[in-house]
Amino acid sequence: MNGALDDTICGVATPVGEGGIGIVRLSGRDAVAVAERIVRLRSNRSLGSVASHTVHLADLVFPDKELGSGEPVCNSGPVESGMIDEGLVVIMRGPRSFTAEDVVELHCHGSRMILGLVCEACVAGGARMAEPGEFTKRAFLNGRLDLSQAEAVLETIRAKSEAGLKMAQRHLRGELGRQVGEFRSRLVKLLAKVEAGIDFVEEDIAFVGQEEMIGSLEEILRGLQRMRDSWNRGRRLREGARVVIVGRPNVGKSSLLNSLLGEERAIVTDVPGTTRDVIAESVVWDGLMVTLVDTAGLRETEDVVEQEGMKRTRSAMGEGDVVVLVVDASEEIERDIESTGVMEGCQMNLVVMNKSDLVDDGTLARRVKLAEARGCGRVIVTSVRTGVGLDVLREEIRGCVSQPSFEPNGGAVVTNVRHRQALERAEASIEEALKSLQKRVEPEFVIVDLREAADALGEVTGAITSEEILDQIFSEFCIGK
Ligand SMILES: Nc1nc2c(ncn2[C@@H]2O[C@H](COP(=O)(O)OP(=O)(O)OP(=O)(O)O)[C@@H](O)[C@H]2O)c(=O)[nH]1
Ligand SMILES: [Mg+2]
Repeated sequence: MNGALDDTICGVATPVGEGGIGIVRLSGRDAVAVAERIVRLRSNRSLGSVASHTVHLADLVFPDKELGSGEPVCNSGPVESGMIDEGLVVIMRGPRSFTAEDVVELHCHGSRMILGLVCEACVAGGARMAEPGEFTKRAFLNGRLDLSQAEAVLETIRAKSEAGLKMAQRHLRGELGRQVGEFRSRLVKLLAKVEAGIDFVEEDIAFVGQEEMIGSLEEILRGLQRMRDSWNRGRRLREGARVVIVGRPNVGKSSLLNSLLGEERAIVTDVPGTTRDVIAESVVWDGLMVTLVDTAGLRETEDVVEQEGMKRTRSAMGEGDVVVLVVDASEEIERDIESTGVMEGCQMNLVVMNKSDLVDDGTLARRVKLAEARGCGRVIVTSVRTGVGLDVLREEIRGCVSQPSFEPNGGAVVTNVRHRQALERAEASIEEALKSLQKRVEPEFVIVDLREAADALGEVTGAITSEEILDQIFSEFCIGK
C-alpha cells in the first residue's frame, strides 16, 4: 500500500449486492473538488460553498470532460446523457471526519452498477480507487485513531455476537490502547532514569534505586500478564465458546447437536459410527455466541476412516472450552468408561445421560449417581426423543461459558494475535531486565531490554510501527473501509 496521503481516494463503503442505498466515499485534500465535478446540487449551489456536516439532494453525473468525449458509458437511458443517479451528498470537512481529511459521501441507490459508475466518475474527476482498509489507515496516519483502534474497526464490523460487539466497541473507544500506552510510558520513564544514571555514573548519582526499579518492573509485568490472560476470554467472546460433544458411537451426539441448533445439521442414523468428521455450527443464545461441535464416536475400531475421525475428535476436545460427554442412559455406564477411555481421569465439564426415555426411573437414578461418583462434572438427564432436559442442558452450557470472568466488563481484553504476541515479547524483555538487575550487571543491558519492551508495547498502539506491519493489518480490511 503505497498511497501517498496527498492524493484523494474513493471506494464503495457499503456491502456488495443490492440494497436500498449504497455509499461511495471520497477522502483527501481534493475530495470536495472531485465531488464538485460530479454532483449537481438541486439547490444550484456549489458544493464548495456549503457548510460542513450538511446533506444535499443532488444529481450525480459524469464529469464534463467525459461527457464531451462523446463516448457514452452505457448505450441507453439516462447514463448516456451523463446522468448516473440522484442521491444525497454529505460533506464533512477535516479534521472532523473519519479520516481527519475532507470527506464526501455520495449516497445513491444500492446497485452495483450505479456504485461502479459513481466510482468511475470519481476517478474521472481526479480521485484514485482506495486500497483495502485505506480509509482506516488514513485515520490512523492522521492521528484520529491509534493502531489498536484501527484494528477494532474491523473487529466491530466482524463481531458475531452482542458480547463480541461490546468488546470491539470498547477497543474502538481506545481502552486497550490507553492501557498499553500507560504501561509503555511507565517503562519509558524508568528507561530515562536508568539512562540518566549511566550518564552521571562518574558522579555516582543513582537516579533510581535498584529495589524501586525492580518493584516497578514487577508491577508492570503483572499488569501485562493480566492483560494477556484475558486472551482466551477475548477469543471466546469474539468467536464464541466452543462446546465439544463427545462420547461412544450411537449415544445420540448428533441428535443432540441438531436439537440444540434447531436444525437437522448432522446426519443421524441408528448405525454406530455415523459421524466421521468434526461438525461445527454456531448459535447465538441471548446474545452469547456458542459454537457447538459434534464429533465422531469413540470406540476401538479397525476402520481407518473412523480412526481418523477419532483423531479429530480428540484434537477438537483439546480446543474445547466446554466438553460435553454424552452417555446412553439405557446402558451400563461402565461401558462408556471401558470403550472410550474418556472418563478415566476425565476433565469433562458436563455429562449428558441421553435416551432417558428408554429406562425406568430407578435405573436412571442409580446410573446418574454412578456417573456423579466419577467426578466428571454435573450430570444432566436428557432425551432427544421426548425433549426432556434439553432446556436444562442449554442453560448449563450457557452457565459454563458465561461465568463472571467471561463478561465483557473489567479490564481491557486482548483478542488480537498481533497484540498478544507484542505483549509476550514485552514480558520476555522485562523478565530479562529483571534478571540483569538482580544480578547487578551493567545498566546498558537493562536499557536494551527495557527499550525492547517499550517498543513491543508501542507496536500495539502504533507508536512504533513499520510500513510492513501496517500493510499486513490493513490488507485484511475490505475496500471502502
Ligand atoms: N430412544 C431414543 N433414541 C435416541 C435418542 N437420541 C438419539 N436417539 C437415536 O439414537 C440413534 C443414534 O443417534 P445419533 O445422534 O446418530 O448418535 P451419535 O452419537 O451421533 O452416533 P455416531 O455418529 O455414530 O457416533 C438414532 O437412531 C437416534 O434416533 C433419545 O433420546 N432416545
Ligand atoms: Mg453422530
